[in-house]
Amino acid sequence: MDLRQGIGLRKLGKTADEFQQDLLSNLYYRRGTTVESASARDAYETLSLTVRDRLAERRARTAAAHYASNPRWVYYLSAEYLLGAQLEQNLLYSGTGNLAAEAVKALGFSLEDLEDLDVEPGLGNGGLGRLAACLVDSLATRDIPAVGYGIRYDLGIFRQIITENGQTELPDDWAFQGNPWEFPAPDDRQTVGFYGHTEPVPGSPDRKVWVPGEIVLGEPSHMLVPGYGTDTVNIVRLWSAKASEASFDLSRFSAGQYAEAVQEAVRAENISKVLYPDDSTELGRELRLKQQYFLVSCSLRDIIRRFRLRNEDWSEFADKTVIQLNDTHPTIAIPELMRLLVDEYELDWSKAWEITRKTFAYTCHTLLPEALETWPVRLIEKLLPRHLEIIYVINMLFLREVGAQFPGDQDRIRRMSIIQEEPERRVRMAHLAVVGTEAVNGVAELHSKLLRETVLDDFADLWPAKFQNVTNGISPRRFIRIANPRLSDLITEGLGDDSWLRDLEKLAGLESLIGDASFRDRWQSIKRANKVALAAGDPDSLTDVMIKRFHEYKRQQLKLLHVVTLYQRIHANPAGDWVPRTVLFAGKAAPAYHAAKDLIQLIATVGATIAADPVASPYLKVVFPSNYNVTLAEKIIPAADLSEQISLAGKEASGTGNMKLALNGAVTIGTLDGANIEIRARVGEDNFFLFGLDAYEAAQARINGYQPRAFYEHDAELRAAIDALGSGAFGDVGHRVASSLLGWDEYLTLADYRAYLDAQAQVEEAWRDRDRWIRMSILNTAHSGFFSSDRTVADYAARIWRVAPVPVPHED
Ligand code: B1N
Repeated sequence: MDLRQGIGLRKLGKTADEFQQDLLSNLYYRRGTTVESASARDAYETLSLTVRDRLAERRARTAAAHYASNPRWVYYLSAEYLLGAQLEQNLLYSGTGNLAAEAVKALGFSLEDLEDLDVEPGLGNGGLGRLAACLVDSLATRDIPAVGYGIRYDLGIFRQIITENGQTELPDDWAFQGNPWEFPAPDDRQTVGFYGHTEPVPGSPDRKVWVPGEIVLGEPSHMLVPGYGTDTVNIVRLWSAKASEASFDLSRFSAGQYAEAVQEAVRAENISKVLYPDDSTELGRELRLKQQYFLVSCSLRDIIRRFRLRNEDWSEFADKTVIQLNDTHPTIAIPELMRLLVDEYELDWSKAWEITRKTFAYTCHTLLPEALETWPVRLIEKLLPRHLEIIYVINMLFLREVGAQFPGDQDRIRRMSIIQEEPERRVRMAHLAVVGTEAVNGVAELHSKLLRETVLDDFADLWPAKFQNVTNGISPRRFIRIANPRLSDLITEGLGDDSWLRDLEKLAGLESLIGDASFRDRWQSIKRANKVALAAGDPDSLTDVMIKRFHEYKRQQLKLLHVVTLYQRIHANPAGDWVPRTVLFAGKAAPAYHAAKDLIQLIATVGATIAADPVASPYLKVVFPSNYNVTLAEKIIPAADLSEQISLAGKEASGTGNMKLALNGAVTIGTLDGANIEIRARVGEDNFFLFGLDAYEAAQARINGYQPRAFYEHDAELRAAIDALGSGAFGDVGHRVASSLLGWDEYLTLADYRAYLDAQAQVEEAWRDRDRWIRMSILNTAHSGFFSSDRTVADYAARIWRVAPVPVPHED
């Protein structure tokens, strides 16, 4: 038996009997329990192992195929992954759903009960983390050899509870009951240094020796990432911080100072303790920088270890490796790779720099100035002294290049420097990321254009070819097949087969079914059934959803003003012919973001007032389910009629919830922002409710001295809505929101209010014509094929990574 070829695996059962036998074996031998005493949790864990085994077998064959072909690997570095619940996905991808349902039934459980025990690892904040999960799904689906690297936070994004007092946060101890999907790999542990000092190396001016002052271990574990409709199974490798033995102070222990003896060890393990729950402002905390370097240091050493399994020559490193930086969070990887190549592997600087630049690519996810990461020079100097020296050299050589291109342009040099001088010296991570990479991309057409024209304009002048766009995408498996099985079945029936799940542009074929009245009826009944299942409100009402992180730029406050105006209109004319609406908000606010938390509380309070009002409540209902996460998104999205994408134009880099909702047949009301523009271009202007300022008009309004009060004074309905919020009926929080809107209104809410209400009136007109609405809904789904993350990955593969698929020979 040749184990090195991955041959010799016993075939896992394909029949119901065999699957049951495997399940029983796992129950006895791995779970150590019996049929008679098996609890639901025993059944869940055992089923998970049984399914995982099937993927692990594919994983073994994938690794053999990848090893044999020695390809260019894609390494995705991301501080966040929102992978979603694993059981249902892995049943689907391994094709064992029916076998599993039968087998667990024989044990006395239902699959649905067990799925309820499947906790999602909430290792991310929002769109950026979920994008990472969709991309690794599509990388595997496209047979691209890839590893996703991340941090295994003990505590993921906080659990949120909504009451009339607003948001309360509770810790998310997601792996408290264990995680059956994870394989620990302690042998691949890495050592990470922090603090300390550097020493010169006599005779080698480029090199230094870094003597760290603290050592922490990084222990990896991995989760399997199967491709859909292929045998490829890639992995996401997550690092956990562990104290090294040296950090236990034995002398203190012997002296009876037990807590002090483990103090340093506790500090070390804090590195992967908790995900920072903020996705828009940088707090500049030392622990966050430690997390970033921890991820980078462990991952780069692992990448180099893997490179050296098959290769010796450093000149081939960049041909065999591309490392995608998911925003600037892992950007310290650029000086870290330089340090490894120059100090440890003794390459000369220019060779190392050539390799480094060819290896990395950078995706930027924002335009908000407060979200652009900068780190104080003195913090980097203390924590990573060698890296700061390397950054200085990179900067010096870079600014020399700028000076040669633009002689005498001191202002340009000041603007482009990796080091910001005023008011405090800081390292601009985005500049470092642009300088140290081969390609830079934004995440939607408008975003990439604005990056080139504004935030990174000087860099685009210098290196125009470096700047690209790769529009985001979403996994059709998770966001329609798993989330919306009813609609998926209808689509499969309509299109003749389910190949659309790997080739989403095929959805365009639905257009030809639009004339079929029975198809339209079924489409509508499915939407209704999904609303019944969600149980958020009357299934015949217009289900109007705004689901995303709370942030002022996303403008939940605009939606709230709309709700208040509807409420006031109903009161003014209780006998009117009102379109019943269920307005669903869901999303978390960063715990320290007071304005966003105020909005949550105000929405909850206004919602309760409406619910208690006999005049308005038959027509208007506001619901705010707690703890929005991937699992909840999968329930809400299939039930949505209307998708709220109302950010101030020029602020939302892309959005991906907009794509998920359109794919599930919700019609969008939105601004010309992020990927909304591309959605509208595809689904058609008639099937999208557009309103508001565009990005240029919005920027101009600010420059021209925007006065929110002028809008308040000239629009009686707007005035009434704001006055109601500020009246005292909703307490201090109402005052604060009203006065912030009137006083400054950073995101031009009042400027877009009237246009938004007009667009909402058009929504209601369309909704009253049921047939028209269903056609719009079908067309949204039919023309969302472009937004598959399979297309996103194909774009990255062709234009940025230059990698090709490595198929894994199929075995039955
Ligand atoms: O990334 C998503 C985009 O679709 C969204 O428009 C964008 O807002 C989101 C700091 C972020 N940008 N920046 C972050 C996350 C965590 C953090 O600590 C910033 N998230 C986005 C995917 O491209």
